[in-house]
Parts: sequence; structure tokens; C-alpha cells
Amino acid sequence: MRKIRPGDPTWADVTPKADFLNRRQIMAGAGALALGTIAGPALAKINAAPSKYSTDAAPNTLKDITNYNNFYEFGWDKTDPAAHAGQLVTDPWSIEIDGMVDKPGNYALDDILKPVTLEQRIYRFRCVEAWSMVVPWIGFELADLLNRVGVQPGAKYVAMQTLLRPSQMPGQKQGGIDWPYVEGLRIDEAMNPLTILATGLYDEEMPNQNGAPIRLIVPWKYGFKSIKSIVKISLTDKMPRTTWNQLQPREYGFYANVNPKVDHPRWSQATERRVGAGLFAGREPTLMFNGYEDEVASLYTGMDLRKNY
Ligand SMILES: Nc1nc2c(c(=O)[nH]1)N[C@H]1C(S)=C(S)[C@@H](COP(=O)(O)O)O[C@H]1N2
Ligand SMILES: [Mo]
Repeated sequence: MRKIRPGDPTWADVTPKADFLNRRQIMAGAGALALGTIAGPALAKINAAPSKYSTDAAPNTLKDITNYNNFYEFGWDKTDPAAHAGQLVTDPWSIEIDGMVDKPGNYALDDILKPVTLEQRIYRFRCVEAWSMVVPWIGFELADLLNRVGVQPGAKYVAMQTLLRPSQMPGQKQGGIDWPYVEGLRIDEAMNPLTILATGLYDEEMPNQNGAPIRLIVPWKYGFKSIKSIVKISLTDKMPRTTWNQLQPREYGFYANVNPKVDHPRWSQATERRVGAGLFAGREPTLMFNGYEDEVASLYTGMDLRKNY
């Protein structure tokens, strides 16, 4: 079998839907894997206020959002997270916040969430692999949390880490990626009101395959910046190491802003395939900063976006 390189479009990107279903049926018939259309654990309901930052675009179905995932801790296939993330124990959960902050500490998730008002943010979501979705996230602004812990003046970046727990994350027993998954933002990107920590989607707490119990969402950047299942947030004055940049530095930069004019070395970024749009739907044009140009273009004034990809 050809070795799949991270970031390669997978069979689900290139296979017509009928074949896709057929393959799933074959796999189920062979007893290979229980794929994620079976009922998962009941998730608690969340009430969230609407937000002016939501897009009018029609959200993808819950089924699409929870059965077509990238979460390499559970395998490299789009259906692996739905099949395998159920085993991840997400309660209790805490986040260590350290580095250049006034109040460092290991914070219980419950304490982090107690004072926040959860909002629904319906955001466009664009993966670097050139597929996209619209997702009704539930979350709160990362800036809220950073302001609570007190960012010190010298801090220029926020670094984040996913849980390292190979006993429940079988992908972490495999090589290729230097686990845990790490990501980061410049401090002004982290403080932008569009940047949220999400704890749910639709009206439920976050499904495990989407990064339970808490994950980052940065809607104007390629999906890999939106790190899942966060256990550590560090404020630093140095640009942090990031997982995809470390794997393939020429293909995945630190910034990773969605940009239809800067192609990936192996494919065009000018258009995208909306997951769930159906067999005959055409590709859609990809928008600068994924459609969030008004909100974020000023963060990059004077920057060469081709060099800082
Ligand atoms: N820890 C972790 N976070 C991750 C990933 C991952 O493999 N591990 N994949 C990233 C990529 S490439 C994408 S496109 C999104 C996918 O999020 P979704 O499955 O909720 O659509 O998560 C991002 N965050
Ligand atoms: Mo992605």
C-alpha cells in the first residue's frame, strides 16, 4: 500500500460518494471497524447565545461534522476519529497555563468555564487539504481567558499542546509525528475576537472526535492551526514550534492563513470542496482569510503573505 503522507487528500476526497458509501458498507460487513454512524455516548446539551460573528452560510450536518475528521491521535483516515475517539476520557480535565502570565497554574476546566458566557459561532472552516465545512461551534473568546490569567507585556506568542495519552490515543503509539500535537498563535491573533476556545457544537458538548473537551478555533487559518483537546497554554516571547511546520516546513508555515493566491506546493488553494455538498456540486472559490478579511487583514499589514505562508 502506498504510504499516505500527512496532508495528502485521502480517498474520501477523491472518491465519488457512491463508492465512499460502498467502501464503508464493505468495511462494516467485514467487521473491520464500527464506523461513526452508530450512536455515540449521549452528550450534555449546552445553551449558547447567538453572535454577530456568525456566518449566514448553512451549517454542515452534525453527521458530516462528526464523521469526517482530522485527529491523527486516533489514526490518519477521516473516519478513524469517529471510530476510535470514544475511548478518550475527558473528565476530569485541566489546562496548565504557564510562561509569561501573572497567574500561572493548573486550572480545572470547570473553573475555566464557570465565569464565561458561551456563544454560538457559526464559522466557515477550511482545511489545508482543500475541503471545507460550516460549523456551528459553541465557545468563548480566547482573549477572555488570557485576560483573566494576565498576559505579561513581553509575551509575543501563545503556544498550545494537545493531551499526550497513548493508552487512549492509539495514533500516538505510531511514529511520524513528534507527539504531543503542538500549535501556536501570535498574541494579537490569539486576542482577536474571532479566535475562540470551543467546548461544543450544535447544541451539545464537544464530540470527542472534534477535540473534546476544549479546542481552539481560528476561522481565518487552515484547520491544522485549530488544535484539539488542549491541556497546556504557554505565553512566550519566541515563535513556538508547531507540529505541521515541523513535519513539512516547506508546505506548512506558522501563519497558515487561508489564501487562495498562495498554493500548497502539491495542490491549488484557489478552490475548495464543501463536504456534504453532493456529487454534482461544483468546487467553491476559496476566500482570502477564509472570508474573514474585514476582521483580520489589518493583523498582517505590510507582511509578505507569500513568504509568511
Ligand atoms: N490534536 C490535534 N488537533 C488537530 C488535528 C490533529 O490531528 N490533532 N488536526 C487538525 C486538522 S488538519 C484539522 S482540518 C482540524 C479538523 O477538525 P475537525 O475534525 O473538528 O473538523 O483539526 C486540527 N486539529
Ligand atoms: Mo486540516
